Amino acid sequence: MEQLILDSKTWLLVLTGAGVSAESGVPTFRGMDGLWENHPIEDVASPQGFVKDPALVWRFYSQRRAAASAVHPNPGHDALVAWERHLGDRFLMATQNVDGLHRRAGSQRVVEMHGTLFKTRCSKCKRTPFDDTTAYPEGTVPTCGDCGGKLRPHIVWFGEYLDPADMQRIEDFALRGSTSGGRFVFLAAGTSGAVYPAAGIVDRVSEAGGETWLVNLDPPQNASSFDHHVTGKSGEVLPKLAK
Ligand code: BJW
Ligand code: ZN
Repeated sequence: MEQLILDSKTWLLVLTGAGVSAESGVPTFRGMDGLWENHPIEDVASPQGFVKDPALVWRFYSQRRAAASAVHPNPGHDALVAWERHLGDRFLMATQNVDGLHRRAGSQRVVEMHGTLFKTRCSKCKRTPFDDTTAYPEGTVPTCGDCGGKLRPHIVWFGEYLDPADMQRIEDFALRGSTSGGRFVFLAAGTSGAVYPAAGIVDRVSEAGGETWLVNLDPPQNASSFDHHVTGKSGEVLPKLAK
């Protein structure tokens, strides 16, 4: 296997997707054929879907909350913790995963680009998102104690903007890495490269002169954009990849 060298001049930006949690037992999106209980994922993960059937959306997220709470980080998550300990502030991870497994494994420099299953916010007022691990019983749509509006999962749904502060943090890191005089590396693992803006990061890094690595089970849609390819399961590849 090709080795990724992490030395004192390396800046590393990691992007993870559902494949990194697959070996923990969390189903991937494309693995579900983009369906949950026969509903297209866009119907349960979009603002339109929430307006149409909020109880269905809450059933989807309550189920996933419970499932994510019941599983554990795998050796792929652990390898990323070790890389962060080694690189310190020269490491940043952007994850599309909402399952919280990176933080539970011990990763600290993490941007949860698509939000988290374990926070809830009000769909109506500006109340700050709050920690919430409740798996609401079927049919429940929780309401806001402040304004009576419907509460919703703190997740970035299709057609919604990512938090600009999260995007800024990724861009700032990429700028510092690519102008550091050292070596700027981007590594994507376990993601199908189908959902933007995450899928576009690789091209931005290449344009900035960075080196790009891909660790995935199947070739993703944007595979040709990467300089280095390692095919395999992230839980098996990541622990052996760096030196
Ligand atoms: C393994 C493995 C193992 C398996 N080891 N690997 C530009 C072009 C075209 C469209 C757009 C565009 N810009 C924006 C859009 C629209 C849209 C979009 O991208 N659509 C595409 C479908 C084309 N994007 C958005 O709507 C985004 N918002 C936005 O851009 O706002 C601006 C805007 C406003 C108004 C109108 C239009 C634009 C928001 C996207 C939010 C995504 N949200 C979701 C669901 C919510 C989260 C949740 O409930 O969980 O996030 S979608 C879903 O896909 C989820 C995931 O985070 C995301 C990415 O999936 P991921 O992680 O890649 O998983 P999979 O399953 O796809 O792939 C797993 C991979 O792992 C596979 O390749 C396997 O081979 C591999 N694998 N086991 C290693 N053990
Ligand atoms: Zn409210």
